[in-house]
Amino acid sequence: MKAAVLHEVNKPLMIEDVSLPNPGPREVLIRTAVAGLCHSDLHFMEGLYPHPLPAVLGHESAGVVEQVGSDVTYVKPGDHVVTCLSVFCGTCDNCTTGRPVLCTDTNLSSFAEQMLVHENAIVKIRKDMPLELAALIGCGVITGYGAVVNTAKVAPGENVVVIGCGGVGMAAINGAQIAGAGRIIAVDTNPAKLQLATKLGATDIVDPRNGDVVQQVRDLTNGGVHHSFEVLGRKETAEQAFAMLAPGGTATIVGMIPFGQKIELHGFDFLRERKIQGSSMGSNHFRVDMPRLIEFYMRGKLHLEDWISAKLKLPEINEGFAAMKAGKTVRSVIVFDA
Ligand code: PAD
Ligand code: ZN
Repeated sequence: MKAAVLHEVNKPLMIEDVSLPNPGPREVLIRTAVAGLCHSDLHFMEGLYPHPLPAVLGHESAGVVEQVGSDVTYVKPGDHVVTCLSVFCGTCDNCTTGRPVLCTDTNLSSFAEQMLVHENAIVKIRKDMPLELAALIGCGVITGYGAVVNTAKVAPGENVVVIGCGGVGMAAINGAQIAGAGRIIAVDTNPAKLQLATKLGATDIVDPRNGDVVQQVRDLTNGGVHHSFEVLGRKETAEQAFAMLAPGGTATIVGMIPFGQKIELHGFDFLRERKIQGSSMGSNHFRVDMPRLIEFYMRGKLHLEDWISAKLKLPEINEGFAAMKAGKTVRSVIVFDA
């Protein structure tokens, strides 16, 4: 089967033949239908995060079960599934205290025609859900939505700022609308993204090119927000996210800040109970959250069609990442041949 392989950082992915073993007792072989391109993949391709090479990246995908290991009871061949990086063991302290997202640190390899995964890395979904939209839920949507709903637990009426409106940021905006947030302020340097953000639920938009972002947000909210979400992965925007909080507000850092990079905060701000926290994959419980997100889509509350900027074939994957780097796309997806 064909896969896009990363051999060296800052070099194009190479399309190569790769073979997989038969599924082990608890493994599932999946025919990949669709894989989304996430900025996290690009961070690894650019060497901003250390990663053993060669590697097949990609972690936002949906597909059809082809074969299951001898002990698998959760799925059978023909089932439609979404993958999730947050594979859970079900027995460690984190899993048994309700935080399965903090279980083992794993990888997926979705830029490939087939994937061999542990059964606890997938969720079964209804068959009338289009696979190309379901794939988006596997990372971008669960991460942005979950940051708002699971990690920050935004309450109805609270004000929210989302800095960086790519695939993940758009999901945070849509999630804030579903959660009943009050003001939802979208921050992005790309006017097209800001326009789409408005369609997904943003009540206000802020373009950093029109002046100091923190001041613009303060002016809009009478002094600061309850919740800010950094969905970009940069020092300066993480600092902005904290600086724009009202007393008691919480900044949630979703973006992957380059490994080793430190951020600086104004210590005095903690006296007024401002908080800052990380969010991993939207603090998901994906076997519950993902089917619920699909129901939101089916009821017209989650606007998944609007995320897809381009549908590519596997050999076009490098062009997809170039477009992401240029900030042009919300999500590009690889559609595999059936
Ligand atoms: P993306 O590249 O699709 O979106 C980034 C957006 O930021 C684009 O719309 C840009 O126009 C915009 N932008 C650029 N500069 C600025 C600026 N100065 N101010 C405001 N906006 C700006 O990325 P993505 O949505 O795929 O991913 C976003 C981050 O989330 C990235 O760092 C990724 O690695 C991280 C991520 N984290 C997790 C997690 O579990 N924490 C999961 C998935 C992705
Ligand atoms: Zn991702």
